[in-house]
Amino acid sequence: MSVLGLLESAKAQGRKLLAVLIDPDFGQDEARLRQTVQNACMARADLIFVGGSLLTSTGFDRCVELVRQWSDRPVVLFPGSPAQLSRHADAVLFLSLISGRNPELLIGHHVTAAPTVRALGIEAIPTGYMLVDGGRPTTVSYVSQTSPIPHDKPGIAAATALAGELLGLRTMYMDTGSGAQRHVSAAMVAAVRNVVNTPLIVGGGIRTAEQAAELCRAGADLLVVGTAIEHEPELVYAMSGAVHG
Ligand code: 1GP
Repeated sequence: MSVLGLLESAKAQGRKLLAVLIDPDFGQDEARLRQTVQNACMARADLIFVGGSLLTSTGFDRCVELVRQWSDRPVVLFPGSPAQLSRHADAVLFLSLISGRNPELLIGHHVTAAPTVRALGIEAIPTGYMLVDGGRPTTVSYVSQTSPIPHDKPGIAAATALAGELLGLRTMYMDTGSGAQRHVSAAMVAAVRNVVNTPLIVGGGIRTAEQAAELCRAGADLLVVGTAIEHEPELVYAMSGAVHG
């Protein structure tokens, strides 16, 4: 089954999913990378995401190759740039940054990346990426040079997601950015859930199992957790329990 098929069928069945996000710079420390991937698989996380808005090392492809080797879960790229593509992945989130007004991130990078995606033969998942204010500037807000959607404006998020769905995007990803102080509010998730039928991905600043459970109840279909699990590897078990419970 395709990764998009997995997201859609889980949503149809009301089954919530967890993705563990791996920062490719992490590949510098192979033992730690291996432990993180194996933990994620043992904890029954559903997907492994690999990507970051800024890479400071050169081992991206090697990192994805290692994740693929150690994981029995689908490996999905969450690319910060067209350079973050790899034949070792099952799918790539083909992201359009619809909360921003930076043409490069709405269509420019896609033109650069499309021939490579086709040549690699990996599944591309058309994704409306919405950056939401999470309390302080994050790498993604700085690198993308876009203003996030204000945290307390669920109506803007809902209208943005609806526009993305009408344009044909197949999933929506609401993100406050890696290491954000605050995650997207449950009220905003519920407002977006109310207007779109696509699977809803939520990430950024999710630190506890309680927060994960609340966001799932509000309507998120797939939660993405990176930083908190990087800092506390055993947390993946509680997160998985909260999402699947
Ligand atoms: C960031 O949604 C991801 O784009 C995950 O964020 O690292 O804060 O969990 P964290």
